[in-house]
Amino acid sequence: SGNRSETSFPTLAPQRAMVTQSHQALAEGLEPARINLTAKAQPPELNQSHIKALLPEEHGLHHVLRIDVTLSPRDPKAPGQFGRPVVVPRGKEKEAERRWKEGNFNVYLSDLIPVDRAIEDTRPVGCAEQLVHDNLPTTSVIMCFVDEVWSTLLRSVHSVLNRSPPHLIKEILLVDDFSTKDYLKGNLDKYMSQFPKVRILRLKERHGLIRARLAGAQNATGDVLTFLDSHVECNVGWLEPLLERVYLSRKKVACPVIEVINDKDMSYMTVDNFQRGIFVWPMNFGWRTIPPDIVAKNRIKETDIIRCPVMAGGLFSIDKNYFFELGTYDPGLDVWGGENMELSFKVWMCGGEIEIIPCSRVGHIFRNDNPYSFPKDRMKTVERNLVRVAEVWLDEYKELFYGHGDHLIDQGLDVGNLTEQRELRKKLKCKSFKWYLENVFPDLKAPIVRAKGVLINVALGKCISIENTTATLEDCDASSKLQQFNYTWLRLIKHGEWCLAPVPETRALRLHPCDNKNKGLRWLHKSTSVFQPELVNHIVFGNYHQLLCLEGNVSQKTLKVAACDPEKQYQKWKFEKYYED
Ligand code: UD2
Ligand code: MN
Repeated sequence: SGNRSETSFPTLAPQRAMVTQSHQALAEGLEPARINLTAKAQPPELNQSHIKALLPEEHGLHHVLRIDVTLSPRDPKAPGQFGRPVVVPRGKEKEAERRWKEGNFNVYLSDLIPVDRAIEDTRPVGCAEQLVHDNLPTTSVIMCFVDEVWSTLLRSVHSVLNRSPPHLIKEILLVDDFSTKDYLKGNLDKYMSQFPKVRILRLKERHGLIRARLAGAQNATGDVLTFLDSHVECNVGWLEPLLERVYLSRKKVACPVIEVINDKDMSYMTVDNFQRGIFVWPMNFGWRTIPPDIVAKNRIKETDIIRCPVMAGGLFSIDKNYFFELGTYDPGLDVWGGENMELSFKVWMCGGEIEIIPCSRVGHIFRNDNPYSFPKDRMKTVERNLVRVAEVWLDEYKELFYGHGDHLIDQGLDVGNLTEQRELRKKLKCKSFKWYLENVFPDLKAPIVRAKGVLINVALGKCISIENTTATLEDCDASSKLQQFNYTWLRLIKHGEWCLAPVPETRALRLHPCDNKNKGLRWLHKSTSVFQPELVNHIVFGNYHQLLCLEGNVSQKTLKVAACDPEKQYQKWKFEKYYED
Protein backbone atom coordinates (compact mmCIF):
# COMPACT_ATOMS: atom_id res chain seq x y z
CA SER A 1 0.00 0.00 0.00
CA GLY A 2 2.76 2.35 -1.00
CA ASN A 3 1.43 5.67 -2.18
CA ARG A 4 -1.63 7.78 -1.91
CA SER A 5 -2.59 8.01 -5.53
CA GLU A 6 -6.29 7.41 -6.01
CA THR A 7 -8.05 5.05 -8.30
CA SER A 8 -11.13 5.82 -10.32
CA PHE A 9 -14.56 5.69 -8.78
CA PRO A 10 -17.26 3.76 -10.58
CA THR A 11 -20.58 5.49 -10.48
CA LEU A 12 -22.87 4.43 -7.71
CA ALA A 13 -26.54 4.05 -8.28
CA PRO A 14 -28.56 6.97 -6.88
CA GLN A 15 -28.06 7.39 -3.17
CA ARG A 16 -30.78 7.87 -0.63
CA ALA A 17 -30.74 11.48 0.47
CA MET A 18 -29.61 11.63 4.06
CA VAL A 19 -26.60 10.16 5.72
CA THR A 20 -28.21 9.64 9.08
CA GLN A 21 -29.67 6.24 8.33
CA SER A 22 -26.53 4.48 7.30
CA HIS A 23 -26.44 1.98 10.10
CA GLN A 24 -30.09 1.29 9.75
CA ALA A 25 -29.56 0.51 6.11
CA LEU A 26 -26.78 -1.86 6.93
CA ALA A 27 -28.80 -3.59 9.62
CA GLU A 28 -31.80 -4.10 7.42
CA GLY A 29 -29.70 -5.37 4.54
CA LEU A 30 -31.23 -2.89 2.14
CA GLU A 31 -30.12 -2.89 -1.43
CA PRO A 32 -26.50 -1.95 -1.99
CA ALA A 33 -27.15 1.34 -3.68
CA ARG A 34 -28.77 2.56 -0.53
CA ILE A 35 -25.83 1.96 1.71
CA ASN A 36 -24.43 5.29 2.69
CA LEU A 37 -20.81 6.07 2.96
CA THR A 38 -20.76 7.96 6.18
CA ALA A 39 -21.83 7.09 9.67
CA LYS A 40 -23.70 9.46 11.88
CA ALA A 41 -26.45 7.54 13.53
CA GLN A 42 -25.99 5.34 16.54
CA PRO A 43 -25.09 1.85 15.48
CA PRO A 44 -27.89 -0.67 15.94
CA GLU A 45 -25.85 -2.80 18.30
CA LEU A 46 -25.99 -0.11 20.99
CA ASN A 47 -28.17 -1.28 23.84
CA GLN A 48 -29.98 0.83 26.40
CA SER A 49 -27.05 1.09 28.79
CA HIS A 50 -24.78 2.24 26.00
CA ILE A 51 -27.25 4.90 25.07
CA LYS A 52 -27.47 6.02 28.68
CA ALA A 53 -23.73 6.33 28.72
CA LEU A 54 -24.02 8.76 25.86
CA LEU A 55 -26.08 11.20 27.88
CA PRO A 56 -23.96 14.17 28.88
CA GLU A 57 -25.58 14.56 32.31
CA GLU A 58 -24.37 11.09 33.35
CA HIS A 59 -20.90 11.24 31.90
CA GLY A 60 -19.46 14.61 31.07
CA LEU A 61 -18.34 15.74 27.68
CA HIS A 62 -15.50 18.06 26.87
CA HIS A 63 -13.88 19.56 23.81
CA VAL A 64 -11.08 17.58 22.23
CA LEU A 65 -7.65 18.43 23.54
CA ARG A 66 -6.36 21.57 21.94
CA ILE A 67 -3.24 22.12 24.01
CA ASP A 68 -0.27 21.27 21.88
CA VAL A 69 3.03 22.12 23.46
CA THR A 70 4.71 22.11 20.08
CA LEU A 71 2.61 24.99 18.79
CA SER A 72 4.99 27.38 20.50
CA PRO A 73 8.16 25.53 19.66
CA ARG A 74 11.48 25.99 21.37
CA ASP A 75 13.01 27.10 18.13
CA PRO A 76 10.49 28.57 15.69
CA LYS A 77 13.19 29.17 13.08
CA ALA A 78 14.45 25.57 12.97
CA PRO A 79 14.27 23.84 9.60
CA GLY A 80 11.05 21.95 8.98
CA GLN A 81 9.27 23.79 11.76
CA PHE A 82 5.47 23.93 11.31
CA GLY A 83 5.80 21.16 8.75
CA ARG A 84 7.46 23.40 6.19
CA PRO A 85 9.55 21.89 3.39
CA VAL A 86 13.30 21.77 3.90
CA VAL A 87 16.07 22.12 1.33
CA VAL A 88 19.34 20.22 1.66
CA PRO A 89 22.04 22.82 2.40
CA ARG A 90 24.51 23.54 -0.39
CA GLY A 91 27.44 21.18 -0.28
CA LYS A 92 25.47 18.50 1.56
CA GLU A 93 23.72 17.04 -1.48
CA LYS A 94 26.07 14.07 -1.76
CA GLU A 95 25.71 13.20 1.90
CA ALA A 96 21.94 13.48 1.70
CA GLU A 97 21.90 11.23 -1.34
CA ARG A 98 24.11 8.68 0.36
CA ARG A 99 21.94 8.54 3.45
CA TRP A 100 18.66 8.12 1.54
CA LYS A 101 18.91 4.33 1.59
CA GLU A 102 19.06 4.20 5.39
CA GLY A 103 15.29 4.65 5.32
CA ASN A 104 14.34 5.18 1.68
CA PHE A 105 13.51 8.82 2.39
CA ASN A 106 15.52 11.95 3.08
CA VAL A 107 17.18 10.78 6.28
CA TYR A 108 19.61 13.69 6.21
CA LEU A 109 16.76 16.19 6.47
CA SER A 110 14.96 14.17 9.09
CA ASP A 111 18.06 14.45 11.27
CA LEU A 112 18.14 18.19 10.63
CA ILE A 113 14.65 19.04 11.81
CA PRO A 114 13.53 19.04 15.46
CA VAL A 115 12.27 15.73 16.86
CA ASP A 116 9.38 17.66 18.36
CA ARG A 117 8.64 20.05 15.54
CA ALA A 118 5.28 21.72 15.22
CA ILE A 119 3.04 20.85 12.31
CA GLU A 120 0.05 22.67 10.98
CA ASP A 121 -3.31 21.72 12.41
CA THR A 122 -4.89 20.30 9.25
CA ARG A 123 -8.21 19.26 10.75
CA PRO A 124 -11.37 20.40 8.97
CA VAL A 125 -13.18 23.35 10.48
CA GLY A 126 -15.41 22.18 13.32
CA CYS A 127 -13.17 19.44 14.67
CA ALA A 128 -11.78 21.54 17.50
CA GLU A 129 -15.33 22.26 18.66
CA GLN A 130 -16.35 18.62 18.80
CA LEU A 131 -17.23 17.07 22.13
CA VAL A 132 -15.88 13.79 23.40
CA HIS A 133 -16.62 11.87 26.57
CA ASP A 134 -14.72 12.45 29.80
CA ASN A 135 -14.48 8.74 30.50
CA LEU A 136 -12.85 7.51 27.33
CA PRO A 137 -10.96 4.22 27.53
CA THR A 138 -7.17 4.26 27.84
CA THR A 139 -4.98 3.08 25.03
CA SER A 140 -1.68 1.33 24.50
CA VAL A 141 0.08 2.83 21.51
CA ILE A 142 1.96 0.05 19.73
CA MET A 143 4.75 0.93 17.31
CA CYS A 144 6.67 -1.90 15.72
CA PHE A 145 9.93 -1.14 14.00
CA VAL A 146 12.85 -2.80 12.36
CA ASP A 147 15.95 -0.67 11.79
CA GLU A 148 13.94 2.55 11.88
CA VAL A 149 15.80 5.84 11.42
CA TRP A 150 16.64 7.37 14.81
CA SER A 151 15.23 10.86 14.34
CA THR A 152 12.05 9.55 12.73
CA LEU A 153 11.36 7.06 15.49
CA LEU A 154 11.88 9.77 18.10
CA ARG A 155 9.64 12.19 16.25
CA SER A 156 6.91 9.56 16.15
CA VAL A 157 7.12 9.05 19.92
CA HIS A 158 7.27 12.77 20.70
CA SER A 159 4.24 13.45 18.56
CA VAL A 160 2.24 10.94 20.61
CA LEU A 161 3.50 12.26 23.93
CA ASN A 162 2.97 15.92 23.04
CA ARG A 163 -0.37 15.71 21.32
CA SER A 164 -2.34 13.22 23.40
CA PRO A 165 -4.16 13.73 26.71
CA PRO A 166 -1.71 12.05 29.12
CA HIS A 167 -4.35 10.15 31.07
CA LEU A 168 -5.49 8.33 27.93
CA ILE A 169 -2.05 6.98 27.09
CA LYS A 170 -1.56 3.90 29.21
CA GLU A 171 1.78 3.25 27.57
CA ILE A 172 3.70 3.52 24.36
CA LEU A 173 4.99 0.09 23.43
CA LEU A 174 7.94 0.15 21.08
CA VAL A 175 8.31 -3.33 19.64
CA ASP A 176 11.81 -3.83 18.28
CA ASP A 177 11.49 -6.49 15.60
CA PHE A 178 15.09 -7.71 15.95
CA SER A 179 16.76 -4.58 14.58
CA THR A 180 20.42 -4.76 13.65
CA LYS A 181 21.34 -1.12 14.25
CA ASP A 182 23.32 -0.38 17.42
CA TYR A 183 21.69 2.98 18.12
CA LEU A 184 18.37 1.18 18.54
CA LYS A 185 19.76 -0.67 21.56
CA GLY A 186 21.57 1.18 24.38
CA ASN A 187 20.95 4.68 23.04
CA LEU A 188 17.28 4.11 22.60
CA ASP A 189 16.87 2.62 26.09
CA LYS A 190 18.65 5.62 27.54
CA TYR A 191 16.68 8.19 25.58
CA MET A 192 13.31 6.63 26.33
CA SER A 193 14.06 6.25 30.03
CA GLN A 194 13.09 9.93 30.34
CA PHE A 195 9.54 8.94 29.55
CA PRO A 196 8.04 6.54 32.06
CA LYS A 197 5.20 5.65 29.69
CA VAL A 198 7.48 4.36 26.97
CA ARG A 199 8.28 0.65 27.14
CA ILE A 200 10.54 -1.18 24.76
CA LEU A 201 9.80 -4.78 23.91
CA ARG A 202 12.68 -6.55 22.19
CA LEU A 203 11.93 -9.57 20.06
CA LYS A 204 14.55 -12.31 20.09
CA GLU A 205 14.18 -13.04 16.41
CA ARG A 206 12.64 -11.35 13.44
CA HIS A 207 8.86 -11.73 13.77
CA GLY A 208 7.81 -9.58 10.83
CA LEU A 209 5.41 -6.70 11.26
CA ILE A 210 2.34 -8.85 11.74
CA ARG A 211 3.57 -11.13 14.50
CA ALA A 212 5.46 -8.19 16.06
CA ARG A 213 2.13 -6.40 16.43
CA LEU A 214 0.70 -9.50 18.07
CA ALA A 215 3.58 -9.56 20.55
CA GLY A 216 2.80 -5.91 21.30
CA ALA A 217 -0.90 -6.66 21.73
CA GLN A 218 -0.17 -9.50 24.14
CA ASN A 219 1.91 -7.15 26.29
CA ALA A 220 -0.48 -4.21 26.17
CA THR A 221 -2.31 -3.14 29.33
CA GLY A 222 -4.58 -0.39 27.95
CA ASP A 223 -8.26 -0.89 27.06
CA VAL A 224 -7.73 -0.03 23.42
CA LEU A 225 -4.86 -0.90 21.11
CA THR A 226 -3.66 1.92 18.87
CA PHE A 227 -1.24 0.74 16.19
CA LEU A 228 1.09 3.22 14.50
CA ASP A 229 4.02 2.93 12.11
CA SER A 230 7.39 4.12 13.43
CA HIS A 231 7.71 7.07 11.01
CA VAL A 232 4.63 9.15 11.77
CA GLU A 233 3.65 12.49 13.25
CA CYS A 234 0.37 12.58 15.11
CA ASN A 235 -1.45 15.85 14.62
CA VAL A 236 -3.32 18.01 17.12
CA GLY A 237 -6.25 16.27 18.78
CA TRP A 238 -5.65 13.00 16.91
CA LEU A 239 -6.38 10.53 19.71
CA GLU A 240 -9.68 11.43 21.34
CA PRO A 241 -11.83 11.19 18.20
CA LEU A 242 -10.50 7.66 17.64
CA LEU A 243 -11.15 6.52 21.20
CA GLU A 244 -14.57 8.17 21.14
CA ARG A 245 -15.64 5.85 18.31
CA VAL A 246 -14.42 2.75 20.11
CA TYR A 247 -16.16 4.00 23.23
CA LEU A 248 -19.45 4.42 21.35
CA SER A 249 -19.20 0.88 20.06
CA ARG A 250 -16.46 -1.59 20.84
CA LYS A 251 -16.85 -3.09 17.39
CA LYS A 252 -15.78 0.07 15.64
CA VAL A 253 -12.26 0.09 14.30
CA ALA A 254 -11.21 3.71 13.97
CA CYS A 255 -8.56 4.96 11.56
CA PRO A 256 -7.12 8.47 11.33
CA VAL A 257 -6.78 10.25 8.01
CA ILE A 258 -3.27 9.38 6.91
CA GLU A 259 -1.49 12.48 5.70
CA VAL A 260 1.80 12.69 3.89
CA ILE A 261 5.20 13.49 5.28
CA ASN A 262 7.05 14.16 2.04
CA ASP A 263 9.92 11.71 1.61
CA LYS A 264 12.07 14.28 -0.20
CA ASP A 265 11.64 17.55 1.70
CA MET A 266 10.02 16.28 4.94
CA SER A 267 7.13 18.72 4.64
CA TYR A 268 3.83 17.79 6.25
CA MET A 269 1.18 17.73 3.54
CA THR A 270 -2.53 17.43 4.01
CA VAL A 271 -4.64 15.21 1.75
CA ASP A 272 -8.02 15.57 0.05
CA ASN A 273 -11.06 14.94 2.17
CA PHE A 274 -13.72 12.35 1.45
CA GLN A 275 -11.44 9.43 0.78
CA ARG A 276 -12.31 5.81 1.41
CA GLY A 277 -9.98 2.86 1.78
CA ILE A 278 -10.80 0.39 -0.99
CA PHE A 279 -9.16 -2.40 -2.94
CA VAL A 280 -9.03 -3.47 -6.55
CA TRP A 281 -8.38 -6.99 -7.82
CA PRO A 282 -6.18 -8.86 -7.06
CA MET A 283 -6.57 -7.25 -3.60
CA ASN A 284 -4.48 -4.10 -4.05
CA PHE A 285 -5.24 -1.46 -1.46
CA GLY A 286 -5.97 2.11 -2.57
CA TRP A 287 -7.72 5.30 -1.61
CA ARG A 288 -10.65 6.49 -3.61
CA THR A 289 -12.31 9.89 -3.42
CA ILE A 290 -16.05 9.97 -2.96
CA PRO A 291 -17.26 11.79 -6.10
CA PRO A 292 -18.31 15.43 -5.52
CA ASP A 293 -21.85 14.81 -6.74
CA ILE A 294 -22.35 12.11 -4.13
CA VAL A 295 -20.85 14.37 -1.46
CA ALA A 296 -23.21 17.15 -2.51
CA LYS A 297 -26.31 15.01 -2.85
CA ASN A 298 -25.81 13.41 0.57
CA ARG A 299 -24.64 16.65 2.12
CA ILE A 300 -21.59 14.90 3.51
CA LYS A 301 -19.58 17.26 5.68
CA GLU A 302 -15.79 17.29 5.94
CA THR A 303 -16.05 16.22 9.56
CA ASP A 304 -18.34 13.26 8.82
CA ILE A 305 -17.00 9.82 9.54
CA ILE A 306 -16.32 7.72 6.47
CA ARG A 307 -16.99 4.00 6.45
CA CYS A 308 -14.37 2.02 4.58
CA PRO A 309 -14.42 -1.39 2.91
CA VAL A 310 -10.78 -1.83 3.92
CA MET A 311 -8.20 -0.01 6.01
CA ALA A 312 -4.70 1.00 4.92
CA GLY A 313 -3.33 -1.14 7.70
CA GLY A 314 -0.82 0.88 9.64
CA LEU A 315 -2.75 3.23 11.85
CA PHE A 316 -5.89 2.34 13.79
CA SER A 317 -7.50 1.96 17.18
CA ILE A 318 -9.32 -1.21 18.18
CA ASP A 319 -10.81 -2.40 21.44
CA LYS A 320 -8.29 -4.83 22.89
CA ASN A 321 -10.77 -7.50 23.92
CA TYR A 322 -12.54 -7.24 20.59
CA PHE A 323 -9.23 -7.69 18.78
CA PHE A 324 -8.66 -10.93 20.68
CA GLU A 325 -12.26 -12.04 20.21
CA LEU A 326 -11.71 -11.72 16.49
CA GLY A 327 -8.70 -13.99 16.83
CA THR A 328 -6.25 -11.10 16.20
CA TYR A 329 -4.49 -11.31 12.85
CA ASP A 330 -4.02 -14.69 11.25
CA PRO A 331 -0.68 -15.51 12.90
CA GLY A 332 0.21 -17.47 9.78
CA LEU A 333 0.75 -14.23 7.87
CA ASP A 334 4.43 -13.53 7.29
CA VAL A 335 6.48 -10.35 7.65
CA TRP A 336 4.47 -7.71 5.79
CA GLY A 337 1.42 -7.25 3.58
CA GLY A 338 -2.17 -8.46 3.32
CA GLU A 339 -2.88 -8.21 7.03
CA ASN A 340 -4.94 -5.07 6.44
CA MET A 341 -7.19 -7.03 4.06
CA GLU A 342 -7.52 -9.88 6.51
CA LEU A 343 -8.50 -7.68 9.43
CA SER A 344 -10.84 -5.58 7.30
CA PHE A 345 -12.79 -8.57 5.96
CA LYS A 346 -12.85 -10.13 9.39
CA VAL A 347 -14.14 -6.98 11.07
CA TRP A 348 -16.92 -6.30 8.55
CA MET A 349 -18.00 -9.89 8.00
CA CYS A 350 -18.00 -10.70 11.71
CA GLY A 351 -20.12 -7.79 12.87
CA GLY A 352 -17.79 -4.78 13.16
CA GLU A 353 -17.12 -1.62 11.19
CA ILE A 354 -14.12 0.22 9.82
CA GLU A 355 -14.16 3.98 9.82
CA ILE A 356 -11.95 6.88 8.87
CA ILE A 357 -12.28 9.72 11.36
CA PRO A 358 -11.58 13.03 9.57
CA CYS A 359 -10.93 14.88 12.83
CA SER A 360 -8.04 12.54 13.58
CA ARG A 361 -5.00 13.11 11.39
CA VAL A 362 -1.60 11.48 11.40
CA GLY A 363 1.28 12.09 9.00
CA HIS A 364 3.21 9.13 7.60
CA ILE A 365 6.32 8.88 5.44
CA PHE A 366 5.30 6.92 2.35
CA ARG A 367 8.29 5.19 0.85
CA ASN A 368 8.78 3.63 -2.54
CA ASP A 369 10.48 0.57 -1.16
CA ASN A 370 10.84 -1.22 2.16
CA PRO A 371 14.14 -0.16 3.73
CA TYR A 372 14.57 -3.49 5.51
CA SER A 373 15.22 -6.95 4.15
CA PHE A 374 12.64 -9.69 3.77
CA PRO A 375 13.65 -13.12 5.12
CA LYS A 376 12.21 -14.60 1.91
CA ASP A 377 11.34 -13.13 -1.46
CA ARG A 378 9.20 -10.01 -0.98
CA MET A 379 6.72 -10.70 -3.78
CA LYS A 380 6.24 -14.30 -2.76
CA THR A 381 5.74 -13.32 0.87
CA VAL A 382 2.97 -10.86 0.07
CA GLU A 383 1.33 -13.23 -2.41
CA ARG A 384 1.39 -16.06 0.07
CA ASN A 385 -0.29 -13.82 2.65
CA LEU A 386 -2.94 -12.77 0.16
CA VAL A 387 -3.63 -16.36 -0.84
CA ARG A 388 -4.24 -17.18 2.83
CA VAL A 389 -6.66 -14.28 3.06
CA ALA A 390 -8.42 -15.28 -0.18
CA GLU A 391 -8.75 -18.91 0.85
CA VAL A 392 -10.26 -18.05 4.22
CA TRP A 393 -12.46 -15.05 3.44
CA LEU A 394 -13.36 -14.69 -0.24
CA ASP A 395 -15.56 -17.77 -0.77
CA GLU A 396 -16.34 -18.28 -4.48
CA TYR A 397 -14.99 -14.78 -5.20
CA LYS A 398 -11.46 -15.99 -4.66
CA GLU A 399 -11.48 -16.87 -8.36
CA LEU A 400 -11.43 -13.14 -9.11
CA PHE A 401 -8.33 -12.80 -7.00
CA TYR A 402 -6.56 -15.66 -8.75
CA GLY A 403 -7.80 -14.63 -12.18
CA HIS A 404 -6.54 -11.05 -11.90
CA GLY A 405 -3.05 -12.11 -10.95
CA ASP A 406 -2.40 -14.51 -13.78
CA HIS A 407 0.79 -15.77 -12.19
CA LEU A 408 -1.10 -16.79 -9.06
CA ILE A 409 -3.00 -19.66 -10.63
CA ASP A 410 -0.14 -21.99 -11.25
CA GLN A 411 2.20 -20.94 -8.56
CA GLY A 412 1.44 -23.79 -6.21
CA LEU A 413 2.51 -21.68 -3.23
CA ASP A 414 2.64 -23.53 0.04
CA VAL A 415 0.44 -21.30 2.16
CA GLY A 416 0.42 -23.51 5.24
CA ASN A 417 -2.51 -24.79 7.23
CA LEU A 418 -5.77 -22.85 7.12
CA THR A 419 -7.97 -25.06 9.29
CA GLU A 420 -7.81 -22.84 12.36
CA GLN A 421 -8.67 -19.70 10.42
CA ARG A 422 -11.63 -21.36 8.76
CA GLU A 423 -12.82 -22.76 12.09
CA LEU A 424 -12.58 -19.30 13.58
CA ARG A 425 -14.74 -17.86 10.84
CA LYS A 426 -17.35 -20.51 11.59
CA LYS A 427 -17.14 -20.01 15.33
CA LEU A 428 -17.63 -16.27 15.00
CA LYS A 429 -20.59 -16.90 12.66
CA CYS A 430 -19.22 -14.43 10.16
CA LYS A 431 -21.23 -13.44 7.11
CA SER A 432 -20.35 -14.39 3.53
CA PHE A 433 -18.15 -12.42 1.19
CA LYS A 434 -21.22 -11.95 -0.96
CA TRP A 435 -22.83 -10.14 1.95
CA TYR A 436 -19.73 -7.98 2.30
CA LEU A 437 -19.87 -7.06 -1.38
CA GLU A 438 -23.55 -6.24 -1.29
CA ASN A 439 -23.53 -4.29 1.94
CA VAL A 440 -20.08 -2.85 2.47
CA PHE A 441 -18.50 -2.48 -0.95
CA PRO A 442 -21.32 -2.42 -3.52
CA ASP A 443 -19.30 -0.41 -6.01
CA LEU A 444 -16.58 -3.06 -6.37
CA LYS A 445 -16.79 -4.78 -9.71
CA ALA A 446 -16.85 -8.45 -8.85
CA PRO A 447 -18.41 -10.47 -11.67
CA ILE A 448 -18.17 -14.10 -10.70
CA VAL A 449 -17.39 -15.13 -14.31
CA ARG A 450 -15.60 -13.31 -17.12
CA ALA A 451 -18.14 -14.12 -19.81
CA LYS A 452 -21.24 -16.26 -20.27
CA GLY A 453 -24.12 -17.36 -22.46
CA VAL A 454 -23.95 -18.94 -25.89
CA LEU A 455 -20.54 -19.33 -27.48
CA ILE A 456 -20.81 -18.27 -31.09
CA ASN A 457 -18.36 -18.86 -33.91
CA VAL A 458 -17.85 -15.47 -35.55
CA ALA A 459 -17.36 -16.74 -39.12
CA LEU A 460 -20.01 -19.43 -39.13
CA GLY A 461 -22.63 -17.83 -36.92
CA LYS A 462 -23.11 -21.20 -35.23
CA CYS A 463 -23.04 -21.99 -31.53
CA ILE A 464 -21.46 -24.74 -29.50
CA SER A 465 -24.02 -27.22 -28.26
CA ILE A 466 -23.61 -30.16 -25.94
CA GLU A 467 -24.84 -33.63 -26.70
CA ASN A 468 -24.05 -36.17 -23.99
CA THR A 469 -20.39 -35.42 -23.44
CA THR A 470 -19.50 -34.19 -26.91
CA ALA A 471 -19.57 -30.68 -28.29
CA THR A 472 -21.01 -29.88 -31.73
CA LEU A 473 -21.92 -26.79 -33.76
CA GLU A 474 -25.61 -26.01 -34.12
CA ASP A 475 -27.85 -23.09 -34.96
CA CYS A 476 -27.68 -20.62 -32.12
CA ASP A 477 -30.48 -20.69 -29.58
CA ALA A 478 -29.84 -18.44 -26.59
CA SER A 479 -32.66 -20.10 -24.71
CA SER A 480 -31.24 -23.59 -25.07
CA LYS A 481 -29.69 -25.02 -21.93
CA LEU A 482 -27.42 -27.11 -24.12
CA GLN A 483 -25.69 -23.98 -25.42
CA GLN A 484 -24.95 -22.25 -22.12
CA PHE A 485 -21.35 -21.71 -21.04
CA ASN A 486 -19.48 -19.77 -18.38
CA TYR A 487 -15.95 -18.56 -18.92
CA THR A 488 -14.43 -18.40 -15.44
CA TRP A 489 -11.55 -16.42 -13.90
CA LEU A 490 -9.65 -19.68 -13.63
CA ARG A 491 -10.04 -19.93 -17.42
CA LEU A 492 -12.41 -22.84 -17.56
CA ILE A 493 -15.17 -23.01 -20.14
CA LYS A 494 -17.91 -24.49 -18.02
CA HIS A 495 -21.15 -26.13 -19.03
CA GLY A 496 -22.72 -26.75 -15.63
CA GLU A 497 -20.15 -28.75 -13.75
CA TRP A 498 -18.55 -29.96 -16.97
CA CYS A 499 -15.60 -28.36 -18.67
CA LEU A 500 -14.74 -28.06 -22.33
CA ALA A 501 -11.33 -29.52 -23.21
CA PRO A 502 -9.48 -31.06 -26.13
CA VAL A 503 -8.58 -34.72 -26.17
CA PRO A 504 -4.76 -34.67 -26.46
CA GLU A 505 -4.50 -37.47 -29.05
CA THR A 506 -7.35 -36.61 -31.40
CA ARG A 507 -7.59 -32.86 -30.74
CA ALA A 508 -11.36 -33.26 -30.75
CA LEU A 509 -13.45 -31.50 -28.11
CA ARG A 510 -15.02 -33.24 -25.15
CA LEU A 511 -16.51 -32.50 -21.76
CA HIS A 512 -14.52 -33.36 -18.66
CA PRO A 513 -15.49 -33.02 -15.02
CA CYS A 514 -14.29 -29.55 -13.97
CA ASP A 515 -11.24 -29.24 -11.77
CA ASN A 516 -9.81 -25.83 -10.91
CA LYS A 517 -6.36 -27.29 -10.50
CA ASN A 518 -6.20 -29.14 -13.83
CA LYS A 519 -4.13 -27.08 -16.27
CA GLY A 520 -5.39 -29.29 -19.10
CA LEU A 521 -8.78 -27.58 -18.90
CA ARG A 522 -7.66 -23.95 -19.18
CA TRP A 523 -8.32 -21.65 -22.10
CA LEU A 524 -7.25 -18.11 -22.81
CA HIS A 525 -9.84 -15.87 -24.35
CA LYS A 526 -10.07 -12.10 -24.65
CA SER A 527 -12.65 -9.91 -26.30
CA THR A 528 -10.14 -7.03 -26.31
CA SER A 529 -6.42 -6.95 -25.70
CA VAL A 530 -3.59 -4.55 -26.28
CA PHE A 531 -1.03 -7.27 -25.72
CA GLN A 532 -2.32 -9.96 -28.06
CA PRO A 533 -4.47 -8.02 -30.54
CA GLU A 534 -3.88 -10.63 -33.22
CA LEU A 535 -5.48 -13.35 -31.10
CA VAL A 536 -8.46 -11.36 -29.86
CA ASN A 537 -11.57 -13.53 -29.88
CA HIS A 538 -9.50 -16.64 -30.33
CA ILE A 539 -9.86 -19.35 -27.73
CA VAL A 540 -6.37 -20.50 -26.99
CA PHE A 541 -5.68 -23.75 -25.28
CA GLY A 542 -3.16 -23.80 -22.43
CA ASN A 543 -0.96 -20.79 -22.95
CA TYR A 544 -0.11 -18.47 -25.79
CA HIS A 545 3.16 -20.27 -26.46
CA GLN A 546 1.53 -23.53 -27.43
CA LEU A 547 -0.78 -21.69 -29.79
CA LEU A 548 -3.51 -24.24 -30.16
CA CYS A 549 -6.84 -22.64 -30.94
CA LEU A 550 -10.44 -23.76 -30.87
CA GLU A 551 -11.74 -24.08 -34.43
CA GLY A 552 -15.13 -24.81 -35.95
CA ASN A 553 -15.87 -26.92 -39.01
CA VAL A 554 -19.33 -26.17 -40.28
CA SER A 555 -19.84 -28.92 -42.81
CA GLN A 556 -19.20 -31.57 -40.20
CA LYS A 557 -20.62 -29.60 -37.27
CA THR A 558 -17.46 -30.53 -35.39
CA LEU A 559 -14.92 -28.76 -33.21
CA LYS A 560 -11.23 -29.30 -32.75
CA VAL A 561 -8.06 -27.50 -31.69
CA ALA A 562 -5.55 -26.60 -34.38
CA ALA A 563 -2.51 -24.38 -34.75
CA CYS A 564 -3.54 -20.79 -34.04
CA ASP A 565 -3.81 -18.53 -37.02
CA PRO A 566 -4.78 -14.88 -36.47
CA GLU A 567 -6.24 -14.76 -40.00
CA LYS A 568 -8.54 -17.74 -39.59
CA GLN A 569 -12.08 -16.52 -39.01
CA TYR A 570 -13.15 -20.05 -38.03
CA GLN A 571 -11.01 -19.60 -34.92
CA LYS A 572 -12.82 -16.50 -33.71
CA TRP A 573 -15.49 -16.86 -31.04
CA LYS A 574 -17.71 -14.64 -28.97
CA PHE A 575 -19.60 -15.22 -25.78
CA GLU A 576 -23.05 -13.73 -25.50
CA LYS A 577 -21.99 -11.44 -22.65
CA TYR A 578 -18.68 -10.19 -21.27
CA TYR A 579 -18.15 -8.80 -17.79
CA GLU A 580 -14.55 -7.69 -18.15
CA ASP A 581 -13.74 -4.10 -19.02
C1 UD2 B 1 1.45 -0.29 4.91
C2 UD2 B 1 1.03 0.13 6.29
C3 UD2 B 1 1.75 -0.75 7.29
C4 UD2 B 1 1.39 -2.19 7.05
C5 UD2 B 1 1.79 -2.52 5.64
C6 UD2 B 1 1.67 -3.97 5.33
C7 UD2 B 1 0.23 2.42 6.51
C8 UD2 B 1 0.58 3.83 6.63
N1 UD2 B 1 1.25 1.54 6.50
O1 UD2 B 1 2.78 -0.17 4.49
O2 UD2 B 1 1.42 -0.40 8.60
O3 UD2 B 1 0.05 -2.43 7.31
O4 UD2 B 1 1.12 -1.70 4.73
O5 UD2 B 1 0.53 -4.38 4.83
O6 UD2 B 1 -0.93 2.09 6.45
N2 UD2 B 1 8.10 -3.54 10.47
C9 UD2 B 1 8.51 -4.45 11.43
N3 UD2 B 1 8.95 -5.69 11.02
C10 UD2 B 1 9.00 -6.05 9.70
C11 UD2 B 1 8.55 -5.13 8.73
C12 UD2 B 1 8.10 -3.88 9.15
O7 UD2 B 1 8.46 -4.16 12.61
O8 UD2 B 1 9.41 -7.15 9.39
C13 UD2 B 1 7.60 -2.22 10.88
C14 UD2 B 1 8.22 -1.02 10.16
O9 UD2 B 1 9.39 -0.59 10.79
C15 UD2 B 1 7.09 -0.01 10.19
C16 UD2 B 1 5.82 -0.87 10.19
O10 UD2 B 1 6.23 -2.17 10.56
O11 UD2 B 1 7.09 0.78 11.35
C17 UD2 B 1 5.14 -0.89 8.83
O12 UD2 B 1 6.05 -1.17 7.79
P1 UD2 B 1 6.24 -0.19 6.57
O13 UD2 B 1 6.31 1.21 7.03
O14 UD2 B 1 7.38 -0.68 5.77
O15 UD2 B 1 4.89 -0.42 5.81
P2 UD2 B 1 4.15 0.61 4.78
O16 UD2 B 1 3.92 1.90 5.45
O17 UD2 B 1 4.88 0.62 3.51
MN1 MN C 1 5.05 2.88 6.97
